[in-house]
Amino acid sequence: MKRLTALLATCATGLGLIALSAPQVSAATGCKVDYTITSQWQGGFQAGVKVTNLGDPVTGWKLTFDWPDAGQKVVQGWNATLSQSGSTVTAAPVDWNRTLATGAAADVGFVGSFTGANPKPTSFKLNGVTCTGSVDQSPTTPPPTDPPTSPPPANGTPVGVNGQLRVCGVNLCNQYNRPIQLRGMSTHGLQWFSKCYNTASLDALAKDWKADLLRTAMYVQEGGYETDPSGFTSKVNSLVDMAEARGMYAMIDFHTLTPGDPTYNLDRAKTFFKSVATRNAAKKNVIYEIANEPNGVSWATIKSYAEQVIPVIRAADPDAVVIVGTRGWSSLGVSDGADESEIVNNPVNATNIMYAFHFYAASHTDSYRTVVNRAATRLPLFVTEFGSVTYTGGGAVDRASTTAWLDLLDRHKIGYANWTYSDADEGSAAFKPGTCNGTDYSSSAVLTESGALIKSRISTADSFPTS
Ligand code: IDC
Repeated sequence: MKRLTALLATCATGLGLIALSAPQVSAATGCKVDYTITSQWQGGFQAGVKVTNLGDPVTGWKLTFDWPDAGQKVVQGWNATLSQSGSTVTAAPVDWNRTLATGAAADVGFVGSFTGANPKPTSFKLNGVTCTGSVDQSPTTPPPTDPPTSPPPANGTPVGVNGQLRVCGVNLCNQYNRPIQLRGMSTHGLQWFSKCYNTASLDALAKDWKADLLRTAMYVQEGGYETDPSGFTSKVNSLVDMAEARGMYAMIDFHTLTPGDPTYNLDRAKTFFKSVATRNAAKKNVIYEIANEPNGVSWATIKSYAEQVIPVIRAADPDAVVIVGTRGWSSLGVSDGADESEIVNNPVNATNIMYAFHFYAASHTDSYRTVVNRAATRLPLFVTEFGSVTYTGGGAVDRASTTAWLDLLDRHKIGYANWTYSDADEGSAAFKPGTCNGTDYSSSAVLTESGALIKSRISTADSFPTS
């Protein structure tokens, strides 16, 4: 591959200036910038900017550079706040890279767009001082080998209306920057219930249930991903396409459960998410859920896992929302006697993320609702899984508790996915056993009590704001 490497200006300046008339000591300054394009496509690209401080330590810094072409724009950045004025781009630090020791580097990333050519940026400066360094314009990542095949989502569908999502404060926002709530269903374990996910069942989910969301529960153990990584990765990708074709969001759930320590699956998570995020980067309908239900581990361990997996996703798919599981089976720590404060006080160092909360209505009642009602004002939450029954997945439907929960989630516009869109022989399943052997997913005759209740909630009209 042809590599275009150019050395930028070579004047790292040691400014130890002392003015004789007014004695003062200025900090030594200097910097190095390595600018790399990691991938490029028609009219757009992703770039990494590594800025190394070669001078004295700085707290609070400003990196600037210039685009040679008027059509070049920064679209969205991470690990810094990026803005553009005319042809000059400015990057300001975020909390955790505000201070740069001597020799320390900040890795800033962004997605950019261009109209004509995409010439190299110039004049990199840190706090006004010109940096040395290199600009590499040849993409390091080859284009996806398995390009998306399904047509874009139709107008009027949840993805057609809302487009690319992002986290805004404690909410999930649509392309108009307005808060929305997504309501949908979770698959059962793909290793057991794949037969339930086909053209007829997904048509029913989109058209009859009017669901906004399909969560794909890819177990890692229990006969899941670890037994056939490429097979389960393909299965997830095809469900992403099937959801997209019907205008539904797809939540890719890395369904860790036993063992509960997500770091046990860290390498598998990195491999899996690198693959699905690269393959699905151009899609607007994908949300990543990186660990279903951490249990028996501290929040610090979960946070560390998240901070290792999220950069892998961001490198491939920079603008997607990522959801982080929480302590005590994604109970925000409540099932371990803690609460959301441990997250508020020590959040994951990443932007555009939400935190998972799970409940089973017959097991988790008022005390859990009290915490969620409060946590909803402090953290972006997504109920990526809940059941209308007990936490075993079985037992009777608790209608009163389920209704109280869904009313609470509606009030806060918290998205949710119900366990499960399957015909498992357990109270949480939406369909009666044997349904997935047939072709009818639409009549009321195939629904369980839980299925009928949840369908009645999900199928009410969405009122997504469009301006
Ligand atoms: C349950 C299934 C059950 C399966 C079991 C295997 O309903 O058929 O035998 O997993 O581990 C969760 C988990 C989810 C559980 C569900 C119900 O995320 O995997 O599914 N549950 O127990 N957390 C709380 C409840």
